[in-house]
Amino acid sequence: PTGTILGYPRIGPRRELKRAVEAFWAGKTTAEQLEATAAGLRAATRDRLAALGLGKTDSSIPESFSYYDQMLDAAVTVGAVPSRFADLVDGDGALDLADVFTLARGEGDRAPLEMTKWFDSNYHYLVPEIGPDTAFHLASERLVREVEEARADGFTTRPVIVGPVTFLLLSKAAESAPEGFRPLSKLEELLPVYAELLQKLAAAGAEWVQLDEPALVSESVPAARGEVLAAAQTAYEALGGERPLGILVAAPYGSLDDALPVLEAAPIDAIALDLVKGAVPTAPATDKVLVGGVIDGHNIWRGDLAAAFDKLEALRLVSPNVAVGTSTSLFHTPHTVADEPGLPAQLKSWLAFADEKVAQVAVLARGLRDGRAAIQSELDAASAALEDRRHAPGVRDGAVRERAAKLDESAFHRSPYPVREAAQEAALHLPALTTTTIGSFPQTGEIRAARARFAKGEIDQAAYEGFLEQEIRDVVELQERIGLDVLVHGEPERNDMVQYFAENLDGFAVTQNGWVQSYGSRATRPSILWGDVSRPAPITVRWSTFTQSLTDKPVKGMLTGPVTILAWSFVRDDQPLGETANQVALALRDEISDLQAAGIGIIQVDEPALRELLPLKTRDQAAYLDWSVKSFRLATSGVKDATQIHTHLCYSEFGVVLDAIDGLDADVTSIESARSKMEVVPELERSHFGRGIGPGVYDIHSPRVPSVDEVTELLDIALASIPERQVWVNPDCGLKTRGYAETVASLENMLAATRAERAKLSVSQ
Ligand code: THG
Ligand code: ZN
Repeated sequence: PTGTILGYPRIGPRRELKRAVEAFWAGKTTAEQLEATAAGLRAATRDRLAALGLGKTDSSIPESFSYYDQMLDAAVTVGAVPSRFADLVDGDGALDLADVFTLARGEGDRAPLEMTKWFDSNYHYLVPEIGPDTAFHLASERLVREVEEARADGFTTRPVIVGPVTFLLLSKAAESAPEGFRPLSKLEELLPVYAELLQKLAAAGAEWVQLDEPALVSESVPAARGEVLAAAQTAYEALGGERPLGILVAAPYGSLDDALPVLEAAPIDAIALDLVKGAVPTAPATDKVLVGGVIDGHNIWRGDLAAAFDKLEALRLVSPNVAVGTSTSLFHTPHTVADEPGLPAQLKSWLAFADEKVAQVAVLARGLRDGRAAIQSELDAASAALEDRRHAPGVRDGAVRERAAKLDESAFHRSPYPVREAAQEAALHLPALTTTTIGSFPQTGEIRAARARFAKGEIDQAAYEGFLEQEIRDVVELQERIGLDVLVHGEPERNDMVQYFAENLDGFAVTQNGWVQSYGSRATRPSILWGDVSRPAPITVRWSTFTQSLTDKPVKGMLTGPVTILAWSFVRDDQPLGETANQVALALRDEISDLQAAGIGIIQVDEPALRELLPLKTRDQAAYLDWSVKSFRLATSGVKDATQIHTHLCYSEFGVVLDAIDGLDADVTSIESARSKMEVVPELERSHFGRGIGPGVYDIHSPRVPSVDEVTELLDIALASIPERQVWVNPDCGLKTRGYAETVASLENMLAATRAERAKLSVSQ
């Protein structure tokens, strides 16, 4: 093949898979019906990819479907089922479809596989659990059946599976494993299963297989680089030895660096390189097929096609066998720009979603075959679109740029914390162990229905806002009844926290059908940040002041921080991220200043994605942490000493970013910590974290109501290491995904535990 993609969205143009899977979970359809829908989606995908110019029978079309997640698929394929699910495995060692979903979603008190971020994307995968006694065997032939299904339809496709090294490096040790056990130690036991799978794929008619090895580009894996390289060498010497079909090893999300010579030396046939994140290699010379990943699988820009072709020509200096590909699977992009009638035509002409990127690959493949002249008009059209984008109104806004250029150091600094602390104490008079919530309250069906009616024009603005005000009154009354100290409005007006700000800032566009899988059946519609960012009018002030008018308790204003807005959007690729972040920060700075002027004395700026955007390569991390921290400080440093700035961060593993969290200089930081039993607390103590901290005292990710004793236990852990005047009491994260019954019961227990702790503290003083 001369042109290919590493993978394609699996959810369907209108999220057909989500609906089919959720209907099956709800018991409304049978496994056979779900399988038929999935087969239909796969068939439609193959037809579409062929129509867009990928070869029908030359293995250009990847077989990259998944019902839920590719890591789960790999685990199920090699029989790595955690022991708590062992009873689901049938006589021949396999799981049926319903049981595969049970691993993903849990059942009763059997916890699901843990979920974590997939490289530097917004996708979340399920973490397989491997122990010394995990007995690998070929337990699922779903991929083989898909190859047969394609063959029956006249296609020879290329099955895709996570490679053995990445599979083990991203797995975690089973709970029962001895201290220090590492899944990678099982590599030699795993390889025969992959070898057997390759045999069966070949027997089914596959001529190529794609093994995804993104762990080879990452330095954020739990192994020394030397071990990673040795594992790659072991794996591909073994699998390549008597290979029954062509092996393509794909390395998306970064450059292979010193892993490239290792793969080059291995008996495999092709290597897919990410030439968007990594540079074109100049060595070693090879006659292996090099798939130049020059089309960005991770963003939605049409981009510079001529520059992409230049890279392919440079790659030809290394190998005579060059093909064109995407840098990553396209499952990070929505299906098609053609399904976005609401986007301005000019913006659309700058965009390429999955289908448009496939068409770009096809053009470049033709260029590789027939020479540059044959595709000159397509290259010129892409260049013209790029030129149009460069000069279009809104892409560069003189006022925004002038303001950013004039910033000096003082815009990034507040008074020293002790000065602020004293001013805030005098202004706010908060009790010891101040209680609050992270910001959102349950998004009920009623709220979603009202929003949908408003969007369809069935109710007018006044009626919708009246509904939201009533919702806020209820939430305030509830918080007062429970006895919380710092109140929130509950965010009923927001669907997605990033989309809400994107809709209200200039420089962003939002899509209608631009869904991208986040995990399992869940998806988001990332906004498109295409131009210079500014705030045409105040956004949240109206809701915060309304809320404050209902209560004498302080109401916390709620904003999303610049890093998270960037992380969860598709961002422009024509300037450094730090510059874009500062534009968003300035818009937020104005919002914060307006909130303060309207009498809001506490303002939270959430950065749940701070850890998420951390680069995979150690060498890139310092620069990232520098601009990300600065943008937060730019947003939050324009306030009086007495105004208390909060932030909230999700997900554990704070270690790497602890200095950055300190650098944010927020007065109060709330973090997720309940699931890890306050693991972060000793780290905070060691780093002498000196400001307010709210380590979440219960886990909101499950509907379980924590007992007063459980909350007390976590509070005791916090109070044992952190001075009491610094400790805040709050749940782990926003309450948006929870129901009211468990929310009320949990918060009541949180308050009961807090009152008891306060009584103990005042006795001991
Ligand atoms: N917002 C945005 N991006 C995110 C998150 C977010 N990325 C990371 C993390 N949070 C992902 N978590 C989720 C959690 C729930 C859902 C999606 C991502 C979800 N989505 C609905 C669904 O698929 O049915 C659709 C929601 C909608 O209507 O917009 O439940 O919080 N931007
Ligand atoms: Zn959170």
